[in-house]
Amino acid sequence: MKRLNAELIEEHNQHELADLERDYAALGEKLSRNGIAIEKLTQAAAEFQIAVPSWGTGTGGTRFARFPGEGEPRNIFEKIEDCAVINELSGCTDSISPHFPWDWVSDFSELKQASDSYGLKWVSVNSNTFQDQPGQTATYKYGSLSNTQKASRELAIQHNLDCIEYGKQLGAKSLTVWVGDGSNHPGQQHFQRAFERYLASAEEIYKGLPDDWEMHLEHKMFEPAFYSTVIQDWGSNILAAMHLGPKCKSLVDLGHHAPNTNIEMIVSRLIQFKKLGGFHFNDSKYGDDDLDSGSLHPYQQFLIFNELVDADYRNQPEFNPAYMLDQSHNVTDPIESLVNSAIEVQRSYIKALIVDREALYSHQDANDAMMASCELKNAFNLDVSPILAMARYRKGAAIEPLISYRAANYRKTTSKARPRDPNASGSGIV
Ligand code: PSV
Ligand code: MN
Repeated sequence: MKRLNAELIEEHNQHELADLERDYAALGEKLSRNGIAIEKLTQAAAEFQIAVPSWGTGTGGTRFARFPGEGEPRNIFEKIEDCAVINELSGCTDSISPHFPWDWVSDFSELKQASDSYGLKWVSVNSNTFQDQPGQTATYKYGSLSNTQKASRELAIQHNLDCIEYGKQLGAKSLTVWVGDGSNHPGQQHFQRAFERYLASAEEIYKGLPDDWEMHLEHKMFEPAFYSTVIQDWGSNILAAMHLGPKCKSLVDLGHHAPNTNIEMIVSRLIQFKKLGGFHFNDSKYGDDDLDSGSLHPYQQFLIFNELVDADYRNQPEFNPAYMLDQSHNVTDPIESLVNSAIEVQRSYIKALIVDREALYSHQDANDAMMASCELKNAFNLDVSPILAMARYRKGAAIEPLISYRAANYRKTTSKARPRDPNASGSGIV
């Protein structure tokens, strides 16, 4: 089943096709001079997939305000519809990462049926112990898995175990745990005792993992705690993952580091120690997920993929990271941002495939810093857009996704079926 009019996309594609074929042929000729077969890259682009975060389909907000968009989804079923649109346009987002309890439903088979009807799968299940739910018996105000109060910790553990159960019904294979636990004042929290409590709670969750599941821990250096967080950085993250066991790995959210952190090196370390669980892709200037993937630091994103492609090239054991987006869209249509972002991540991947690994290794071994850096830069500087567009075209997705999307008038038509609840909250962060 399709959400967008396939004929409209096809009509647009036919309009663009002649130009695309010319650009594709020219790029193919250029690549072949370097011994690279364009078809291999197009095949890789067609196989590349990145998950959409269910929560990213709604308009985000800041602590100051949220400005809801026209026709935005009001529940998980409507989010699935928008995820279908994103995949129909991009051809590289065939899965959804859900967040509970935001996406909770009483009948998961109904949810599975809805996603199946659009050919969408479910991947990593995210728990939420950073917010109290109505009627909750103990509070997360002072943390969840590391809370000083047993009742809060138990509630958080149980919620994560429940998330695994929901995920099992949807066919997911991993649980992503991010906690807002931390402190806002020096002295407020005993660092070691808080980490001990966190680990003891996480052990209980780990015990509940099915054999073929992984648990992914996400670190973040700030917010909602602004002095210290319990899983502050990749160091605390990998320590916890190592403590818990082989099924526990670290998840890298690009927005969760101090400015200028060398994220690609962190990725390399995690790969080396078989601890890279996955990614939340986004971009940021000041912190967190405030910008779209690749919109500000495309070279950093490319360098991360350079490590990932290298790991693949070297057949690094137990290397199978999950790719997900995690962005807050405050001023754009989330569908447009997610389509663009998925394609930008795919672009970094394809560019990293162009790097001549053996040439790079020999420059590195010869300590030829200039040629090594040019090897990377030359790949990054090449415009691979025709490859991405051709991969989309061959899958029936859109050569020019935003042009087709805008022509479809999706938000306008959808807004009629999704009248806004006048009592819905106007603020909040997502
Ligand atoms: C926290 O900032 C985070 O990156 C985590 O992944 C959460 O699950 C998500 O954003 C939604 O708040
Ligand atoms: Mn995240």
